[in-house]
Amino acid sequence: MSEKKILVTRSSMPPLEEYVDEIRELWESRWLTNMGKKHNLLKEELKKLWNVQNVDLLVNGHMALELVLQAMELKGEVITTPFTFASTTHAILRSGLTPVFCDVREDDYTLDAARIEELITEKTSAIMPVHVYGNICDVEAIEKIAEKYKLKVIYDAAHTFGESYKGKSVASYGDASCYSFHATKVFNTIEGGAVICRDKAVLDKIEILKDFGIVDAESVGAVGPNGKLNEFCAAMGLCNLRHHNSEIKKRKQVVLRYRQQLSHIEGITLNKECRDTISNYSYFPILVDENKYGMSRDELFDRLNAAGISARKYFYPLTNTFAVFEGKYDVHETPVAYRLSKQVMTLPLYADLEAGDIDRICDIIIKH
Ligand code: T4K
Repeated sequence: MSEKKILVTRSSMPPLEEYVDEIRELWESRWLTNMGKKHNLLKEELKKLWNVQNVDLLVNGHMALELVLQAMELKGEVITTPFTFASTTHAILRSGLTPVFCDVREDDYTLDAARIEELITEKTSAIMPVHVYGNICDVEAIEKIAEKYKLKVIYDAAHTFGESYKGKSVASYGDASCYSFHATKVFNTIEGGAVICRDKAVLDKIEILKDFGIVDAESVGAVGPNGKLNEFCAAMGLCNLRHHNSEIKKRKQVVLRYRQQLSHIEGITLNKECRDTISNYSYFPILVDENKYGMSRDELFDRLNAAGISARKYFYPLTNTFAVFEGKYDVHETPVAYRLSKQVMTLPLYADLEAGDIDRICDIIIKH
């Protein structure tokens, strides 16, 4: 095979010199981690960007999910989606809570708010929806249910950097929102994440928890992990923040080119364009309906792969079908999510994906 390999994504990076300039002072200060200058600066920049007050930075997005659950001292059951990355479900389980899987909506793959109430029991303490692919959940309906039953809402907002909904940054919805700044995300700090909390007291607890629960040099007030974002990662964030708008603009052009070519193919459904949302174009999922398209998702996936194009089956398998949970959950309780997971794949998407490469991918999908 001679054609160049195209991966599902490619990290956004600043010019090398810009990063070198940013980290130069670390050689002078020798302050490399533990809430240093870069960490604190990035936190302030993000507060401004999101127009929210209570923000903390963490070593990754998964840690944000776990620590918010721990800081809220939740017990019992958490209603969530299985149509997500392993992290969402694992965070619930690793916090000693029980995930209760709710089905998702056909058109944007987010938690189906109309199905939440029937899953609420006296053990339910929270809802953890995911703005999957950057598609914003039905935040109004979810909030109403949460208020009625006095439940916490913690959004897994890993895919939403740079997005706003109804004029407000996505970070401002729910009791908490958790971001991922992983290398594969629209905005990255290599590894990293952030949590935004409505209640300052929860944030204060997270700040202590993320440093082993250390309150000060002679007092340890909680049992926490090491969840700190180091200075090299924060410096990468400071650099990438200067470029994220132009990265998103370039991603938009990629998505428009895909849409132009793939919008009218029998059996291929593209991600819905969400209303009232400023999108970050983070993923480009397509659904393949074998009966109408004449080829299954897996066959198309293999065909792309044979041509050097590495699409991904995000999010297959559903988390409630993971081998590690065998016999524990009934996938037929989330039939929409189950069907979607067998039809979905995400096509390569990154700022510098070349027009010729997009056309090559589309050609394979069109001429099947
Ligand atoms: N919640 C949700 C809904 C999430 O999607 C995620 C993470 C989390 C929570 C947890 O956040 P973090 O704790 O990770 O901050 C990737 C990412 O590792 C993961 O962050 C992400 N979701 C998930 C959807 O995708 P993999 O196992 O598919 O990654 P990998 O190594 O196969 O990389 C995919 C492609 O990205 C590669 O083919 C090439 C490119 N790549 C990868 C790396 C590591 C780069 O260009 N640069 C890189 O450094 O999980």
